[in-house]
Order: sequence, then C-alpha cells, then structure tokens
Amino acid sequence: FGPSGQSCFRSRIDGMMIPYSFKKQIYLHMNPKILIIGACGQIGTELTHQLRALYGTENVIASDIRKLNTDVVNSGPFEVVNALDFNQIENLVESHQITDVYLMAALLSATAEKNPAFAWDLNMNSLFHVLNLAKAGKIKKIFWPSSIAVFGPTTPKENTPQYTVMEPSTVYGISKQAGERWCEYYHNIFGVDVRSIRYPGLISWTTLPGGGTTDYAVDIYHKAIADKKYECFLAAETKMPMMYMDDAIAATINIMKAPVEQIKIRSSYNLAAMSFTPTEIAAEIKKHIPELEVTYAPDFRQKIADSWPASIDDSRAREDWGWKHEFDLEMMTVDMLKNLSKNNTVSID
Ligand code: AKB
Repeated sequence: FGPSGQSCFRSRIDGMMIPYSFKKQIYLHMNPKILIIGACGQIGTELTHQLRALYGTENVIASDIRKLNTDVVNSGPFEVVNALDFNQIENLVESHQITDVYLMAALLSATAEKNPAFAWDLNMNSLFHVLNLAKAGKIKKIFWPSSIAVFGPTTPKENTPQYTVMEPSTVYGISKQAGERWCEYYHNIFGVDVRSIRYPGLISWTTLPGGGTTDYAVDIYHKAIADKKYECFLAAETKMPMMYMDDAIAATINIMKAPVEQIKIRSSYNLAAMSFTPTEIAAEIKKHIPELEVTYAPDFRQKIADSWPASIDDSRAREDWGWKHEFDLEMMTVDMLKNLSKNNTVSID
C-alpha cells in the first residue's frame, strides 16, 4: 500500500510506489501503437503476426495497397493505403494515434530493374513521407529496411564490413543506399528516431517473396516438394548471404525495442546468419528429398547476384544491440520442409 492507503506496486524502473489505478495508463503510454505499411508482403505478413502477438492485435494496424493477403486482413485492423499518398498515411497516423511506423512497401531488385522510374518513386518517396511525419513530431519511431543491395561490384565480397566501398549497380540498391543517407540525415539534423537493417535474402514459408534476386532460395523448397525438380535462375556456385524469416523478424523487433543509446548507426546495420550457393541448398534439401533434380539457367538476375557480397560482417549489430541468429541452413531446411509439406499452408499473393 502507498502513503495514502491505496494499493500500489513498486516500479521496476525507479523503485517508486505507483497506485495500481495508474498501471493501465502507464502500459497504454508504454505500448507502441504501430502502423505497418506493406503488411501483405513476405516480411510484412510475419511481422504483423509477431507484433500483434507482442503488443496486442488492436495496437497493430496493418496496411497495404490492396487486400492482398486474407490472413493479414482478417486477423486484426487493416487499412487500404497507398505508400505514395502522404495525406492517406498522415490521416491514418492521426486517427489511430500511431507512434511507430514499419515501412515495408518497396520494389525489390529484379522487379525494380524492369520499372526503374516507379521503383525510385516508391522506394524513395514512401520513405520521405514517414521521415517527414517523424520530423513533424507526428510519430516517434520508424523502422525502414535496407538491403545487401547497397553494396556493389567494387565492394569486398567476403565478410563485407559495415563501412566499405558502396557503389550499387541496381536501381533497388541505389534507392536503398540513398535511403540510408536520408535516414542518417534526418536523425542527425532533425533528431528522427529511425532504425534500419540491411536484410540479406530472406527465406520463409508463409508468404512468397515478390521480385527479388534471392527468391530462388524460397522457390527451390516449393518445387522440391511439388515436382522434385527445380530450374534455378542463378548459377550453381553463386554464394549469397541469407537468413530465415524467424531470425529476420526477431532482429526487426529487437532493433526497435533496443534503448535509444544502443542504436549507434543511423544509416543501416549489416546483418547476417548464413551464406550458401544453390548447390549447397540443393544438397541440404536432398538429404530429405533425394530425388530432387536441380538444373541451372541463369538469367538477368545473375548479374545482380554477382554484384552483391557473398558474406557479411555483422559484428556491429551484435555488439551494439545484441543481435544473435538462431537458424543455419540445416535447421532452416528442416523447418521449411516440415511447414510446406502440410497441406494448404502456402499463401500466394
Ligand atoms: C532481393 O533479392 O532483391 C532482396 C534483397 C536481398 O534485398 N531479397
């Protein structure tokens, strides 16, 4: 009980006695109110589920350009939003009292090469919209994904450092590199709390990726189960950095939860888990599906893959905010095959 007799609890932060009647208000204040833009995509789908589990369904507003994924649309609040429409985003932020925005809408590397002008428009202007909302004090925190695509053919290929030569040769990479510079600028000049990770290729079983160069590492699991045959659009020995979605979501949530003083890089953090070639992933799958036959027919994506790192040094993320991965190629393959083998688990958008 507190000094005036009301029932209290002791704060774990400063040891003060706080009346229970204030507890709900404190939690309301502490709990972020989240908007996910691009919630129906490969990352957005799983991020929406995890954030809803963590902060409560009503506190996580999912949004996308269309109702592309029934799972996301039906599992909690959903709004149709064009990431290029500042007024729509601002209205949503105000009407839902949003504190944190996760901006997941983007055109990935392969699709961006087919439509460079739109890729530049979408990838840059959606970012400016949320950065400007934060600058105006309307939101508190932003998560914006960058990518290994910020590196280019002149970057050291193995164990690519956090700070190194960066001359991206794809539209997607150029937009991500420019975006990183703007994130750091808005942080340094306007104090915007924007946090970012350079995702490697991401592998997941719930939602298919759309238009990336690393997508072969998802396709191969689907085709291995369905046809026991796969034609890979990259050459057999093309090594790239990859990560299982569970790890990517953990990293995303943890960088956003980290105390502000631990986020020392405001462009974007290198992040890594594993690196493998098409030959190596095929060999791992063959341990479970020995009949799998893989052929190779490299297309325009080979040049993109060749310009990217083969492995990444992510020691800064590990030191600054405690990043740790869990899944390697073996564990990921067991989990992918187990989940994809169950009927009706794959949602295609
Ligand atoms: C892509 O392949 O474009 C993406 C990425 C590495 O950012 N998966």
